[in-house]
Amino acid sequence: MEIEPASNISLPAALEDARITALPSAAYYIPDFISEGEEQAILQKIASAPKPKWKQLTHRRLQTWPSDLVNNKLIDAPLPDWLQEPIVSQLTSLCLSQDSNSPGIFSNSPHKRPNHVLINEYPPGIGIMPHKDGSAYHPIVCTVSLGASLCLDIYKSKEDGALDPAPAWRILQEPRSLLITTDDLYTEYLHGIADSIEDTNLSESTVANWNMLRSSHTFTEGRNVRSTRTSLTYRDVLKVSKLGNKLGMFQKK
Ligand SMILES: O=C(O)CCC(=O)C(=O)O
Repeated sequence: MEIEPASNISLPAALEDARITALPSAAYYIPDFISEGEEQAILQKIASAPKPKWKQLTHRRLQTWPSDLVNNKLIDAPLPDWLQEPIVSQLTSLCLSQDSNSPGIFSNSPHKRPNHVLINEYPPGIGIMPHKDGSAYHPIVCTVSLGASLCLDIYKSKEDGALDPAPAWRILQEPRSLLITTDDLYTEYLHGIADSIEDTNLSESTVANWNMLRSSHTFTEGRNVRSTRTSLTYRDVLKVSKLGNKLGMFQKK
């Protein structure tokens, strides 16, 4: 049996050290959140999920774990182990500051941890329209990127409520990185991914987290040629229905 090498990931002692200071409150970027072995293991689990787990949209496909929301409610069920470990344990261990009383990022969320994961797969040329994530969730999104890099664009709404068509900021997400967005970035701004086959004009002055990247030197001539990137977005759904448990009890009888 092959022995998985121990993960040698070291997380920042305080999330404040990972803050993307060029952005409004608040976003945090950790380039090496999981190891290459962990990334490969998760990609294999995604690939081996039963076919009906995939929802095919026009250009993109996605999986929802443990299940889709119904009327903004989640039926109570645990996340599978491969989405829990190591990611959820690491997310709940992150503290905002080094102060011994410092809260964790999910300290104020109703379930104190994420209970829902969307898996989105982006082949080259495919993105996601600018949007807000809405009120079904506690306002924190933790995104782990797998397989390849791409830019997440952040948009402001104009005063009349229309979308400002040019992104105000760009965040480059590398494979195995964690991006956390919360506060105004969750509630006031929109985010989206361009339908591009490459991200261009990448530099210290155009990418908000440029100085925090693991490998900024690999984006030669400011280009990131896209290949398939998969994202895991972890959230805490506010309303959870126990219906699933009750059904389970009946089935056992
Ligand atoms: O894949 C991403 O990084 C963004 C996903 C997203 O915008 C969403 O799930 O609402």
